[in-house]
Amino acid sequence: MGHDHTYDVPAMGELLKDAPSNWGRWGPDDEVGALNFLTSSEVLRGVKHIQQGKVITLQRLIGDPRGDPVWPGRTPAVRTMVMDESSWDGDAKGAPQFPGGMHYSDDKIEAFLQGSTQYDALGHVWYDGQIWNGYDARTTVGGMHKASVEPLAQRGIVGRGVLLDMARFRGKSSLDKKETFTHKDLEACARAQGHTIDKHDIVIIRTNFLSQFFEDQEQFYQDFCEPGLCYSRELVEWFYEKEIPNLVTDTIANETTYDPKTGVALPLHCALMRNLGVTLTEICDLESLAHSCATDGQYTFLYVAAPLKIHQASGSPVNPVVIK
Ligand code: UVW
Repeated sequence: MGHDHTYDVPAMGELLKDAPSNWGRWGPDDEVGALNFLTSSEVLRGVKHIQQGKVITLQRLIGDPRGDPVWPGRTPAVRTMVMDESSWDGDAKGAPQFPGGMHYSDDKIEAFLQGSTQYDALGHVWYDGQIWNGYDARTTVGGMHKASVEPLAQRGIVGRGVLLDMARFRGKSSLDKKETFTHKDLEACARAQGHTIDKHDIVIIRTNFLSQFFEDQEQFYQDFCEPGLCYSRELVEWFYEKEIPNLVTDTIANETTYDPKTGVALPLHCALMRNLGVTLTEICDLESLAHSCATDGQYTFLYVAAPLKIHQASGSPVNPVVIK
Protein backbone atom coordinates (compact mmCIF):
# COMPACT_ATOMS: atom_id res chain seq x y z
CA MET A 1 0.00 0.00 0.00
CA GLY A 2 1.36 3.42 -0.86
CA HIS A 3 0.25 6.99 -0.78
CA ASP A 4 0.96 9.87 -3.12
CA HIS A 5 2.21 12.93 -1.36
CA THR A 6 2.62 16.27 -3.02
CA TYR A 7 4.50 17.66 -0.06
CA ASP A 8 7.36 16.60 2.16
CA VAL A 9 6.38 14.20 4.87
CA PRO A 10 8.32 14.58 8.13
CA ALA A 11 10.03 11.53 9.62
CA MET A 12 8.14 10.01 12.56
CA GLY A 13 11.01 10.83 14.93
CA GLU A 14 10.83 14.47 13.89
CA LEU A 15 7.03 14.66 14.24
CA LEU A 16 7.11 13.05 17.69
CA LYS A 17 10.27 14.72 18.99
CA ASP A 18 9.83 15.51 22.72
CA ALA A 19 6.36 13.89 22.77
CA PRO A 20 5.32 12.26 26.07
CA SER A 21 6.80 8.84 26.77
CA ASN A 22 6.24 6.13 29.37
CA TRP A 23 9.49 4.29 28.64
CA GLY A 24 11.06 3.10 31.88
CA ARG A 25 7.99 4.05 33.98
CA TRP A 26 7.36 0.41 34.90
CA GLY A 27 10.98 -0.68 34.82
CA PRO A 28 13.38 -1.81 32.12
CA ASP A 29 11.67 -5.20 31.60
CA ASP A 30 8.08 -4.03 31.15
CA GLU A 31 6.07 -5.49 28.26
CA VAL A 32 2.48 -4.48 29.11
CA GLY A 33 2.80 -0.69 29.27
CA ALA A 34 -0.30 1.27 30.19
CA LEU A 35 -2.13 -1.93 31.14
CA ASN A 36 -0.21 -1.45 34.41
CA PHE A 37 -2.83 1.23 35.16
CA LEU A 38 -5.50 -1.50 35.31
CA THR A 39 -4.99 -2.44 38.95
CA SER A 40 -7.46 -4.45 41.03
CA SER A 41 -9.17 -1.23 42.12
CA GLU A 42 -9.78 -0.42 38.45
CA VAL A 43 -11.38 -3.86 38.04
CA LEU A 44 -13.66 -3.09 40.99
CA ARG A 45 -14.44 0.37 39.56
CA GLY A 46 -15.53 -1.36 36.34
CA VAL A 47 -17.60 -3.92 38.23
CA LYS A 48 -19.63 -1.07 39.80
CA HIS A 49 -21.00 -0.40 36.31
CA ILE A 50 -22.63 -3.81 36.04
CA GLN A 51 -26.26 -2.84 36.56
CA GLN A 52 -28.34 -5.11 34.36
CA GLY A 53 -26.45 -8.37 33.85
CA LYS A 54 -26.40 -7.69 30.09
CA VAL A 55 -23.54 -9.35 28.16
CA ILE A 56 -22.42 -8.09 24.74
CA THR A 57 -19.50 -9.48 22.69
CA LEU A 58 -17.43 -7.27 20.39
CA GLN A 59 -15.68 -9.64 17.98
CA ARG A 60 -16.39 -9.40 14.26
CA LEU A 61 -17.15 -12.73 12.61
CA ILE A 62 -14.06 -14.47 11.15
CA GLY A 63 -14.89 -15.92 7.74
CA ASP A 64 -17.92 -13.71 7.15
CA PRO A 65 -19.55 -15.00 3.92
CA ARG A 66 -19.68 -11.33 2.79
CA GLY A 67 -15.89 -10.96 3.28
CA ASP A 68 -13.61 -9.88 6.14
CA PRO A 69 -12.33 -6.28 6.18
CA VAL A 70 -8.52 -6.24 6.55
CA TRP A 71 -5.67 -3.75 6.23
CA PRO A 72 -4.60 -3.45 2.55
CA GLY A 73 -1.96 -6.09 1.86
CA ARG A 74 -3.33 -8.53 4.40
CA THR A 75 -5.69 -11.30 3.39
CA PRO A 76 -8.69 -12.63 5.28
CA ALA A 77 -8.47 -15.85 7.25
CA VAL A 78 -8.92 -19.09 5.34
CA ARG A 79 -10.58 -21.92 7.23
CA THR A 80 -10.22 -25.39 5.75
CA MET A 81 -12.14 -28.51 6.69
CA VAL A 82 -9.74 -31.36 7.46
CA MET A 83 -12.17 -34.00 8.70
CA ASP A 84 -15.93 -34.17 8.13
CA GLU A 85 -18.50 -36.85 7.30
CA SER A 86 -17.10 -37.09 3.77
CA SER A 87 -13.84 -38.39 5.28
CA TRP A 88 -15.69 -41.62 5.94
CA ASP A 89 -17.29 -41.82 2.45
CA GLY A 90 -16.43 -45.09 0.69
CA ASP A 91 -13.77 -47.56 1.88
CA ALA A 92 -10.51 -46.16 0.53
CA LYS A 93 -10.19 -42.86 2.43
CA GLY A 94 -8.09 -44.14 5.29
CA ALA A 95 -10.06 -42.16 7.89
CA PRO A 96 -9.50 -43.44 11.43
CA GLN A 97 -12.01 -46.03 12.62
CA PHE A 98 -12.86 -45.86 16.30
CA PRO A 99 -14.41 -48.61 18.36
CA GLY A 100 -18.09 -47.69 18.63
CA GLY A 101 -18.09 -45.84 15.28
CA MET A 102 -17.47 -42.22 16.33
CA HIS A 103 -16.87 -39.71 13.52
CA TYR A 104 -15.68 -36.13 14.05
CA SER A 105 -14.98 -32.82 12.36
CA ASP A 106 -11.63 -31.01 12.36
CA ASP A 107 -10.63 -27.78 10.68
CA LYS A 108 -7.68 -25.43 10.57
CA ILE A 109 -7.28 -21.74 9.98
CA GLU A 110 -4.58 -19.74 8.21
CA ALA A 111 -4.89 -16.18 9.34
CA PHE A 112 -3.07 -12.92 9.84
CA LEU A 113 -3.09 -12.36 13.58
CA GLN A 114 -4.05 -8.75 12.78
CA GLY A 115 -6.67 -9.92 10.25
CA SER A 116 -9.74 -9.83 12.52
CA THR A 117 -10.78 -8.31 15.84
CA GLN A 118 -7.43 -8.20 17.55
CA TYR A 119 -5.07 -7.00 20.25
CA ASP A 120 -1.82 -5.55 18.94
CA ALA A 121 1.28 -6.45 20.93
CA LEU A 122 3.12 -3.33 22.14
CA GLY A 123 6.03 -4.18 19.83
CA HIS A 124 3.79 -4.32 16.74
CA VAL A 125 4.78 -0.89 15.40
CA TRP A 126 8.01 1.13 15.75
CA TYR A 127 10.33 3.73 14.23
CA ASP A 128 13.98 4.73 14.60
CA GLY A 129 15.06 1.20 15.51
CA GLN A 130 13.30 0.98 18.87
CA ILE A 131 10.02 -0.55 19.98
CA TRP A 132 8.03 -0.04 23.21
CA ASN A 133 10.14 0.70 26.30
CA GLY A 134 13.24 1.25 24.17
CA TYR A 135 13.82 -2.37 23.19
CA ASP A 136 15.89 -2.79 20.05
CA ALA A 137 13.74 -3.31 16.94
CA ARG A 138 15.98 -6.30 16.09
CA THR A 139 14.17 -8.12 18.94
CA THR A 140 11.30 -8.50 16.44
CA VAL A 141 13.37 -10.60 14.03
CA GLY A 142 12.02 -14.12 13.65
CA GLY A 143 9.50 -13.57 16.46
CA MET A 144 8.68 -10.90 19.02
CA HIS A 145 11.34 -11.56 21.65
CA LYS A 146 10.14 -8.47 23.53
CA ALA A 147 6.71 -6.85 23.91
CA SER A 148 4.85 -9.68 22.17
CA VAL A 149 1.16 -10.35 22.76
CA GLU A 150 2.03 -13.09 25.26
CA PRO A 151 2.37 -10.85 28.34
CA LEU A 152 -0.84 -8.98 27.43
CA ALA A 153 -2.64 -12.31 27.16
CA GLN A 154 -1.11 -13.52 30.40
CA ARG A 155 -2.39 -10.40 32.17
CA GLY A 156 -5.88 -10.05 30.63
CA ILE A 157 -7.58 -6.69 30.24
CA VAL A 158 -10.34 -5.74 32.67
CA GLY A 159 -11.59 -2.28 33.62
CA ARG A 160 -14.22 0.37 33.12
CA GLY A 161 -15.04 0.74 29.43
CA VAL A 162 -16.76 3.76 27.89
CA LEU A 163 -18.36 3.76 24.47
CA LEU A 164 -17.96 6.99 22.49
CA ASP A 165 -20.47 6.66 19.67
CA MET A 166 -18.94 9.23 17.32
CA ALA A 167 -21.15 8.23 14.38
CA ARG A 168 -24.32 8.77 16.37
CA PHE A 169 -22.92 11.95 17.95
CA ARG A 170 -22.36 13.35 14.45
CA GLY A 171 -25.83 12.26 13.35
CA LYS A 172 -24.51 9.81 10.74
CA SER A 173 -24.95 6.11 10.15
CA SER A 174 -21.18 5.90 9.66
CA LEU A 175 -18.25 8.30 9.52
CA ASP A 176 -16.73 8.99 6.11
CA LYS A 177 -13.30 8.24 4.69
CA LYS A 178 -10.70 10.67 6.09
CA GLU A 179 -13.16 12.10 8.64
CA THR A 180 -11.22 13.01 11.76
CA PHE A 181 -11.90 13.84 15.37
CA THR A 182 -9.90 14.75 18.46
CA HIS A 183 -9.94 14.13 22.21
CA LYS A 184 -12.10 17.27 22.51
CA ASP A 185 -14.70 15.63 20.26
CA LEU A 186 -14.55 12.49 22.40
CA GLU A 187 -15.22 14.59 25.50
CA ALA A 188 -18.08 16.42 23.79
CA CYS A 189 -19.52 13.06 22.71
CA ALA A 190 -19.28 11.74 26.28
CA ARG A 191 -21.03 14.90 27.58
CA ALA A 192 -23.84 14.43 25.06
CA GLN A 193 -24.15 10.80 26.20
CA GLY A 194 -24.37 11.93 29.85
CA HIS A 195 -21.04 10.81 31.33
CA THR A 196 -17.36 11.73 31.52
CA ILE A 197 -14.18 10.03 30.33
CA ASP A 198 -12.25 9.31 33.51
CA LYS A 199 -8.66 8.44 34.28
CA HIS A 200 -7.85 4.81 33.37
CA ASP A 201 -11.01 4.30 31.28
CA ILE A 202 -10.80 1.87 28.38
CA VAL A 203 -11.80 4.13 25.48
CA ILE A 204 -14.01 2.47 22.86
CA ILE A 205 -14.85 4.48 19.73
CA ARG A 206 -17.59 3.68 17.22
CA THR A 207 -17.43 5.01 13.67
CA ASN A 208 -19.36 2.19 11.93
CA PHE A 209 -16.98 2.83 9.00
CA LEU A 210 -16.63 -0.89 8.22
CA SER A 211 -20.31 -0.98 7.19
CA GLN A 212 -19.00 0.72 4.01
CA PHE A 213 -16.83 -2.36 3.32
CA PHE A 214 -20.00 -4.46 3.18
CA GLU A 215 -21.68 -1.97 0.84
CA ASP A 216 -18.92 -1.77 -1.81
CA GLN A 217 -15.50 -3.35 -1.24
CA GLU A 218 -13.85 -1.80 -4.29
CA GLN A 219 -14.92 1.68 -3.25
CA PHE A 220 -13.90 0.92 0.36
CA TYR A 221 -10.27 0.25 -0.61
CA GLN A 222 -10.06 3.03 -3.20
CA ASP A 223 -7.95 5.94 -1.89
CA PHE A 224 -7.95 4.06 1.42
CA CYS A 225 -7.98 6.38 4.40
CA GLU A 226 -10.02 5.46 7.45
CA PRO A 227 -11.79 7.97 9.66
CA GLY A 228 -10.53 8.29 13.20
CA LEU A 229 -8.54 10.17 15.79
CA CYS A 230 -5.90 12.40 14.30
CA TYR A 231 -2.51 13.31 15.69
CA SER A 232 -1.80 16.43 17.71
CA ARG A 233 0.56 16.97 20.63
CA GLU A 234 -2.46 17.88 22.79
CA LEU A 235 -4.21 14.62 21.96
CA VAL A 236 -1.14 12.57 22.93
CA GLU A 237 -0.88 14.59 26.15
CA TRP A 238 -4.55 13.86 26.85
CA PHE A 239 -3.91 10.11 26.59
CA TYR A 240 -0.80 10.54 28.75
CA GLU A 241 -2.53 12.55 31.46
CA LYS A 242 -5.71 10.44 31.45
CA GLU A 243 -3.48 7.34 31.65
CA ILE A 244 -5.68 5.55 29.13
CA PRO A 245 -4.66 1.85 29.13
CA ASN A 246 -6.40 0.63 25.99
CA LEU A 247 -7.91 2.20 22.85
CA VAL A 248 -10.56 0.08 21.13
CA THR A 249 -12.18 0.92 17.78
CA ASP A 250 -14.33 -0.56 15.04
CA THR A 251 -11.87 0.53 12.34
CA ILE A 252 -8.95 -1.46 10.94
CA ALA A 253 -6.24 0.74 12.38
CA ASN A 254 -7.59 2.81 15.29
CA GLU A 255 -6.79 6.25 13.80
CA THR A 256 -7.17 8.12 10.53
CA THR A 257 -4.73 6.40 8.17
CA TYR A 258 -2.81 9.49 7.06
CA ASP A 259 -2.41 12.51 9.26
CA PRO A 260 -4.18 15.27 7.30
CA LYS A 261 -1.65 17.94 8.32
CA THR A 262 1.59 16.13 7.50
CA GLY A 263 0.70 13.02 5.46
CA VAL A 264 2.45 10.77 8.01
CA ALA A 265 0.91 7.28 8.19
CA LEU A 266 -0.37 6.07 11.56
CA PRO A 267 1.44 8.53 13.83
CA LEU A 268 -0.80 7.60 16.78
CA HIS A 269 0.29 3.99 16.56
CA CYS A 270 3.77 5.33 17.24
CA ALA A 271 2.86 8.05 19.75
CA LEU A 272 0.42 5.93 21.75
CA MET A 273 1.57 2.32 21.34
CA ARG A 274 5.34 2.65 20.96
CA ASN A 275 5.87 5.66 23.22
CA LEU A 276 3.09 5.52 25.83
CA GLY A 277 2.47 1.76 25.87
CA VAL A 278 -1.25 2.16 25.15
CA THR A 279 -2.63 -1.17 23.92
CA LEU A 280 -4.57 -0.98 20.66
CA THR A 281 -7.60 -3.12 19.79
CA GLU A 282 -9.02 -3.01 16.28
CA ILE A 283 -11.77 -4.24 13.92
CA CYS A 284 -14.35 -4.60 16.68
CA ASP A 285 -18.04 -4.93 15.87
CA LEU A 286 -19.62 -2.27 18.08
CA GLU A 287 -23.09 -2.34 16.56
CA SER A 288 -24.89 -4.40 19.24
CA LEU A 289 -23.15 -2.42 21.97
CA ALA A 290 -24.07 0.91 20.34
CA HIS A 291 -27.68 -0.18 19.94
CA SER A 292 -27.83 -1.27 23.57
CA CYS A 293 -26.28 1.98 24.84
CA ALA A 294 -28.59 4.14 22.73
CA THR A 295 -31.57 2.18 24.08
CA ASP A 296 -30.71 2.11 27.79
CA GLY A 297 -28.56 5.25 27.98
CA GLN A 298 -25.76 3.34 29.78
CA TYR A 299 -22.46 4.07 28.04
CA THR A 300 -20.17 2.88 30.87
CA PHE A 301 -19.64 -0.78 31.75
CA LEU A 302 -17.20 -3.53 32.68
CA TYR A 303 -14.93 -4.43 29.77
CA VAL A 304 -13.13 -7.79 29.73
CA ALA A 305 -10.76 -9.09 27.06
CA ALA A 306 -8.45 -12.08 26.90
CA PRO A 307 -6.23 -12.14 23.82
CA LEU A 308 -4.79 -15.59 23.08
CA LYS A 309 -1.44 -16.68 24.49
CA ILE A 310 0.55 -17.07 21.29
CA HIS A 311 4.31 -17.39 21.71
CA GLN A 312 6.26 -14.38 20.35
CA ALA A 313 3.26 -13.13 18.34
CA SER A 314 2.72 -9.52 17.32
CA GLY A 315 -1.02 -9.75 17.96
CA SER A 316 -3.91 -12.04 18.69
CA PRO A 317 -7.55 -12.45 17.74
CA VAL A 318 -9.91 -11.69 20.58
CA ASN A 319 -13.60 -11.57 21.44
CA PRO A 320 -13.93 -8.78 24.03
CA VAL A 321 -16.91 -8.92 26.37
CA VAL A 322 -18.88 -6.01 27.79
CA ILE A 323 -21.01 -6.52 30.89
CA LYS A 324 -23.55 -3.83 31.78
C1 UVW B 1 -0.72 -1.87 10.94
O1 UVW B 1 0.03 -2.63 11.49
C2 UVW B 1 -0.27 -1.16 9.75
O2 UVW B 1 -1.94 -1.67 11.35
P1 UVW B 1 -2.78 -2.46 12.50
O3 UVW B 1 -2.47 -1.84 13.77
O4 UVW B 1 -4.15 -2.26 12.01
O5 UVW B 1 -2.42 -3.91 12.53
